[in-house]
Amino acid sequence: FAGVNLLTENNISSKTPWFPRHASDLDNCNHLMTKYEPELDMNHPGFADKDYRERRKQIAEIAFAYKYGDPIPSIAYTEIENGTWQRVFNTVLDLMPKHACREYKAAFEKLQAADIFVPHRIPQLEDVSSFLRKHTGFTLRPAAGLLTARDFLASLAFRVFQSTQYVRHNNSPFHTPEPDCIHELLGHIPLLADPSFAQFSQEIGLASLGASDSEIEKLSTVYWFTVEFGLCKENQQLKAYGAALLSSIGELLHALSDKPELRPFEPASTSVQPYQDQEYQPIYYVAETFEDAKDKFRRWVSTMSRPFEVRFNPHTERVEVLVSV
Ligand code: TIH
Ligand code: FE2
Repeated sequence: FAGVNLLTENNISSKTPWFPRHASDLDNCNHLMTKYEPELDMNHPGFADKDYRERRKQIAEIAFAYKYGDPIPSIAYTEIENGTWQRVFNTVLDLMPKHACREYKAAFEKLQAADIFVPHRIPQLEDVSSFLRKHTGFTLRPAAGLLTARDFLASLAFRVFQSTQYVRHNNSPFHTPEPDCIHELLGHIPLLADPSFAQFSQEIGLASLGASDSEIEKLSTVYWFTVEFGLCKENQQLKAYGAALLSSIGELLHALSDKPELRPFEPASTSVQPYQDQEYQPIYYVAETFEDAKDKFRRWVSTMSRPFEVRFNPHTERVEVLVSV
């Protein structure tokens, strides 16, 4: 088209931070934030449990060894791990009808019908990845822990979701300070199977490619208050769509009580709201609908400073860079 050029590797400004161009480049997007690992965080429920830390490490090794195109290795989860899953799974089943948004519930039922979500065993990431691929084209990659925002968001641009595979400590089933596979599975997976939400997730990812550090910070704050902790409205009622709410019964009930402050989702202000990640949130943002959140997000992203546009080509799994001339 007139006025638009495809940029080659060489003519992106040298000030632009490196970003992945092809899904296989995500092999380099696995940098970890270690602050909530059980070794370092004294408040982590696994801090004093040597066997737990060993097990977590052993499962994390799979993620370090993983390369693009590999099937995700299965894990033989222990009886204790499956038991932790079962406890959380059953409470989600109880609370979901009243508190989860309709898109979450619809996808959850499909996961049950496919025999992926069952009470007695933790789903394998490879099975979940095939399920998602059929519904929205999202796939999973194993992650060793909490990734840097830049690496995590970049993978979303390729419709790849980086997912941990180890399980939270069995002493603390209803809240954990770091993501674990129960959070990924019960929190994120159902909505990643919803087309409108999948699109929103990918757009956050696309906006992050080559963004400055301060823009990454804003995008990850938007991600935090939407994908992780978002509330939305359904027939005048408040529902949860945020993954960290749906995987943590403790925080879900807190979010829907009269304790926290609720504000309308507005990217310009939401993106600069400071947050902490150790306790329940004092503030939540409410979206009208996914479509409305996406419209607002798009308008806000168009005000960002990046001198080029990107689009994802699903046939080649490549991100194309476009620049106005
Ligand atoms: N607190 C969530 C849970 O207990 O499921 C896990 C996390 C999500 C995001 C940060 S930590
Ligand atoms: Fe998460």
